Amino acid sequence: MTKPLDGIKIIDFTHVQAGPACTQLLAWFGADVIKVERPGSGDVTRNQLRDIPDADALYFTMLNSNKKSLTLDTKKPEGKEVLEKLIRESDVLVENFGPGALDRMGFSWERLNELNPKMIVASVKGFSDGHHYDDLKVYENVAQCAGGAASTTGFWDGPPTISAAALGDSNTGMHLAIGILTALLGRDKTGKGQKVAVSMQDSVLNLCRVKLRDQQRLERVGYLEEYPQYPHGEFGDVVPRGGNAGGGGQPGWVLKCKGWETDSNAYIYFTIQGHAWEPICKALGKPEWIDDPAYKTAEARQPHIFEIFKTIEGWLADKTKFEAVDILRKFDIPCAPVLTMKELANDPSLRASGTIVEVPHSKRGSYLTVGSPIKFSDMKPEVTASPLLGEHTDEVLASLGYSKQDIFNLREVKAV
Ligand code: CAO
Repeated sequence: MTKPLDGIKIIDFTHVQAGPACTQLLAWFGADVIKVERPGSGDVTRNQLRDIPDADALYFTMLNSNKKSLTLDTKKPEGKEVLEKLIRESDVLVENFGPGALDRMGFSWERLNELNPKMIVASVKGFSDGHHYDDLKVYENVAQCAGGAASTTGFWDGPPTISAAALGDSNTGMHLAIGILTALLGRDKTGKGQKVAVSMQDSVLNLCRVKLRDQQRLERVGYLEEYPQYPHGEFGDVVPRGGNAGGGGQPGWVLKCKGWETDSNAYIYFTIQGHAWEPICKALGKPEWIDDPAYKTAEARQPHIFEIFKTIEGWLADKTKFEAVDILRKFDIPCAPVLTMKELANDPSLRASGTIVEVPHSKRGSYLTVGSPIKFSDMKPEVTASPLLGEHTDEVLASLGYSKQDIFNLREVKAV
């Protein structure tokens, strides 16, 4: 099956999560992604949190599927020469080294653009160029703090909190993928490559857009009516942490279901969508609430929203999270069970849709990963195993015109 990105060659100079998540996505969609790794060690995640001795860790295999691996010491002249050849015939170079590392290696944007003016050079950094923190190295949680997610996540009486979702890493990789595809379309028009840069701070902030909305509302009116602090608590001059409150105009909360005493995930998320008040009352067996002035409008409900949630928890007490959702869905109430990783891994719908996939791997046996969350009518992205370190070195070097003897010589100087 031909794929939309067939024929697009990508030098994948990425490591850890943010960059690899981007190039993996592009590889699923058909790009020829060649991961350039340091001989002997490779991407640090190959060794991180290993669950099987001597086999690539899941951290690596789940972010590097569908790629080739070329080992190359790009600090040695022989390695630089190979990289230059690759640059001349590639469409995109993606990197997420620490600030200045590519320049120190001798591959500044100017040099790359000189080697191949049509090539797109895509970078992830912690902070954007020119930012007063642009010299900092950044990991996921650092970015969540710098991008506004941590100060607005968690409970008001607890510390700033990190989300388990990779808002700093994979999210930034997704932003970068959009940037690369945009630059590729742009190149079709202009014939020129360009530099595409995404910072982790900016990508987190982009997802915290509604919190910046709330900051401005707070400054104007002094309160935020959908937050648990309203109307009984105090508001300061910054957006507070709102616990599990809904982020839009629809109040919601995580509510206990049958078995919560022993199962820490026996909960559902329940949303009180304004116009769904009548079906909610019917579902809960509380028809008297429908026209009661203390409950009828969102404004009337808000002062005692937690008393309403308590009543709903009473209704949930003899229902499992799945039974509860099965009832509530009939009333068109936006809700979901709080699902564990175990439940997601075994979810037949996610298996059928290709969102959870089992991938055979020569060293590990098969492992589970998250497949493409983007579905197409004319293409089903297939997930293939991540490469072993240097698995495709000979193949890539041969494609660049190196003879068997050249390849042997490169190995002798340990440039590959
Ligand atoms: N051959 C020779 N040298 C290589 C090489 C290769 N194939 N690949 C990488 N290197 C070298 C680089 O040139 C660099 O060397 P110098 O620092 O001497 O110039 C070094 O390896 C890599 O440096 P680094 O700063 O990228 O790595 P680190 O482990 O110290 O930092 C990280 C990791 C992630 C904090 C940093 O890369 C970073 O801030 N990246 C940008 C933000 C980012 O993407 N963070 C998300 C990571 S996912 O959580």
